[in-house]
Amino acid sequence: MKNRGFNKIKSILVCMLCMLMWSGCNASPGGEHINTTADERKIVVGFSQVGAESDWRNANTESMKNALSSANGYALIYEDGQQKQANQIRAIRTFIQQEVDYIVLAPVTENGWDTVLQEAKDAGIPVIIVDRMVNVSDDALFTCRVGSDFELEAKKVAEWLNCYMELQGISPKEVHIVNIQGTLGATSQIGRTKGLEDAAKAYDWDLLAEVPGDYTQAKSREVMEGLLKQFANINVVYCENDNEAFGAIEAIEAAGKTVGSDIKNGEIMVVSFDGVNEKAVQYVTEGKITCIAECNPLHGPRVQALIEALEAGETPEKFSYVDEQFFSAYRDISELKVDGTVYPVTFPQTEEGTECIPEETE
Ligand code: GYE
Repeated sequence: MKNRGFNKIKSILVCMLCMLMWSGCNASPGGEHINTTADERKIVVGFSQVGAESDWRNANTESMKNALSSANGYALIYEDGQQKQANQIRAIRTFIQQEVDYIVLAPVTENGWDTVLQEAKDAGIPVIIVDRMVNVSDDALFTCRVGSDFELEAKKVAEWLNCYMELQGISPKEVHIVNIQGTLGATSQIGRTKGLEDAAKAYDWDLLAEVPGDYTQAKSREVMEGLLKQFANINVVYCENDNEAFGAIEAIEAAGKTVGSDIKNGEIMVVSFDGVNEKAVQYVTEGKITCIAECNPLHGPRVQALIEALEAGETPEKFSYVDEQFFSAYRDISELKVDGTVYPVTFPQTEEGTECIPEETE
């Protein structure tokens, strides 16, 4: 934190200088008053974002920009890492040179952050991790993290699949799954893959293949085309985000097959994560995507609250997690029990627009 105080003093001096410079001419040529005091001190935040790979990411970027806006007292320096850690590391080094007040990092993958985060720490700049995690030798290298519990999301999907197969009388050996993974090494991929693999082992499902789809529609379509040629018996496609689900659905339909939950009659079930995109939720209503574990991207106000707490000299929780829903149009499963906690299943809105609250079952 050592440079922080210095930065503040510097900002105050700059403010005073500005005020002196403007003191004799505080009206613009049009006679409009120029406000030189209140606006001067903004909290400068450098935000290194992963990229723009998905609808989730775009919603996240928008949320961050809205919360850390000039109107809210922030000067936001936004850097798009274009999916490359090297770009993100370069951005963080630039933020350090710019002597920003806070660095917010949405890391593309978990490993390899120790050195640059140590540099930020040495410069006294607090680092807030948002969304995916960093895997560092010492947690003191970042101030706090806000994001989702990705493995919990996966456990919900796995539990839903388990309930469904039981209700339909489909034996575990008949469950032939392919996993289109997210960006390899990203926390969301690691958690979602682990949740599926553990369940496949526990329930004895046939997990045919796991292939990265980079969280994009185009890559997923390509991957799914290959998988359909390789395996004739796929009946569940586990997509680690909705954009991948769109790509997989395109490939399935282009191959002349039908997506849906009636796998006994040859449909291919698609399950997914996020629930951000309207089309994805619409697909749940139509049964094209059978279920979605929600992943909430609206971290902007959460990061803003963390910064405000730090500004007030408070110590926020090191890790904060977001509550998330689970969507499916299949009415016979209204809740899911995961690790002793019961989570309701949210049914999408009916055509009349009335929300269908799942009935409590014991
Ligand atoms: O699910 C996916 C995005 O890390 C939670 O990244 C995020 C994931 C999200 O590209 O759509």
